Amino acid sequence: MTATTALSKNPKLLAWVSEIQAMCQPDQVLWCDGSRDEYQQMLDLMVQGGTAKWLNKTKRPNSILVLSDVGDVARVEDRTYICCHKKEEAGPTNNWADPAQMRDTLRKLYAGCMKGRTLYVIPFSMGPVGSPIAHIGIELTDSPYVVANMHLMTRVGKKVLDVLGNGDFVKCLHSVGYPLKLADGSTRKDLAWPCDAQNKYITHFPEDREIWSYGSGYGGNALLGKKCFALRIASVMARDQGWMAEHMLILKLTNPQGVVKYVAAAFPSACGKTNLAMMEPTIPGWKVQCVGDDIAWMKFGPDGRLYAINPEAGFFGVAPGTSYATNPNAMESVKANSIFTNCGLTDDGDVWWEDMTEEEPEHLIDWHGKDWAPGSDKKAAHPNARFTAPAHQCPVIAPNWEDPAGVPIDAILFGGRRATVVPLVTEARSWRHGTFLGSIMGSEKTAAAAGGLGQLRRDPMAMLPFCGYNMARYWQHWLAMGQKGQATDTSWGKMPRIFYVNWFRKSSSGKFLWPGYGENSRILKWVFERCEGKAQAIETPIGNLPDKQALDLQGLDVSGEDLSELLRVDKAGWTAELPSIEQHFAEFGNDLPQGLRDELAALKQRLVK
Ligand code: OXD
Ligand code: MN
Repeated sequence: MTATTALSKNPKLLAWVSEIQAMCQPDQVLWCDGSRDEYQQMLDLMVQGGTAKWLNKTKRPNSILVLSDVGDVARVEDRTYICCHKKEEAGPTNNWADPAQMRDTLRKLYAGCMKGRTLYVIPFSMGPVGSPIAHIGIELTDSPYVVANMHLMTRVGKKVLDVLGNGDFVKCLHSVGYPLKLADGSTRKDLAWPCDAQNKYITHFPEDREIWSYGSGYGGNALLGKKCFALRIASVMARDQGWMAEHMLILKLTNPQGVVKYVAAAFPSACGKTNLAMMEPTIPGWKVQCVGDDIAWMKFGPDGRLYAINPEAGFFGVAPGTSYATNPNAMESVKANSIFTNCGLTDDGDVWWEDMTEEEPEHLIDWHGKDWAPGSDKKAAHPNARFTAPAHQCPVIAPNWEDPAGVPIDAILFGGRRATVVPLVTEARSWRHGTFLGSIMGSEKTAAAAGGLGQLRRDPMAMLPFCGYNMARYWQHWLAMGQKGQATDTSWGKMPRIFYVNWFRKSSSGKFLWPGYGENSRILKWVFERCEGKAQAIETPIGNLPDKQALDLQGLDVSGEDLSELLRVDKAGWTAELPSIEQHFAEFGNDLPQGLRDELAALKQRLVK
């Protein structure tokens, strides 16, 4: 249970808690011990306060539904700042702010912002407690919703403080920005979802390893272990300390003979990372198990290979579109002990979201709290509605997913939504070429998005919103890691092989050419066999591709014509794209690593041959 007395003697931690207490002026400070009772206490508190509703205990045991403020429903990239001394260090793709000025602005907002509330001290470990790849953070928050979610998404409590001792930690300060006592002495009632929707700040001070988040209670804005720490701050720590913090799932792939390979994969948000991480292969005898669905931290092991952990302990997944057809293992993961945010509430007390079932419920209460029926022009669930579930509830969680030593990564996949040009799978020629492919990856905008059909949003390594420093310097770090891992321009050394995949190729009539989901196991099999040096590949100007014979196509319902299109090297398409790659690189000026300039020049040359 939460404790009123400090659970740590760490002088830096005690001083920081006192400093924040003096600034935010909560009514009380409680330390989280990470116990099951404490988690239940938070759920009860939310239900009593009107923030949450219990779901039907037989249909969805020990689970709650929370509806947020309509102005607080997603990550806010335009309110997300990297505050470092030199603007160039943040680079052209981040919002930069001067650290002193930002602290000044925020101190004014934080002053008295927790009046009438409780300040919770959450000690958390990103990664298995005590793992040499893990790191510790402390989140100070005034939100029980955050405490409960952090219990599922990270490892929380006294055990973390024991490992921390007097060591260093990432300081994560969060407030919803809705004090219950105002400066003039008046009081106000709490809201179901308190926030300061007009004044959100998600700020990072990478030089001080510190995060200050204000005004939002939602997801990545408030659960500071996830995007803020595990990607933005950790990417800077990783650069400084010689490791990698990446927006990647990790899966364990076992062939029919029982041989295991580990694959990490980076895809931009909404490109199916959670689905791939928990996939049910369609090819007989192959097995996919999940180590993580969103973030990978990788450090060199004693054998010189990269070992990865999933720094998280749960899934914070997008609910709409998740179903027994698209991701049965995610559906099983959220059967109980889960938190649902901004989903619809059915008449029998369960949750529902768009495409969860083929048949829609006849009636429900939508995420606005209003009556909803099929045919309504409103969505039942917000498109960014989420589930939070403990990872151990996933039926295909790898038994060794919490191995403190991590798992050795054999292959890295990059991918995005590309209707044209990019083939189903391409193996990079080398680590440097793979880094190049990651640096130019992206997704095409759909007709619905501003900017026009086919226009590319480059999202290098799926890190565009998550890299805590200059993206070009981050690419340089990738190249440096390759050198450390003994990769040369023509060999992989001990580094994982890199592949560029595209499940989203379309025909001229707009039909997807590849069925995706479990059928992606056919590509994983080729990747596995390339890592073993077994499968065939054809060298092409854009990288190494399988021909049809190299892929396991037994039982696959795709025409020979469509397969040829999926594996076609579209020289004209790549040539037409060169100016856009040049433009993308030009944004980074002199920071662009020479290795990537060389790769672009080499691609150009190969395309004209
Ligand atoms: C996420 C994201 O929530 O990438 O994982 O937006
Ligand atoms: Mn993500």
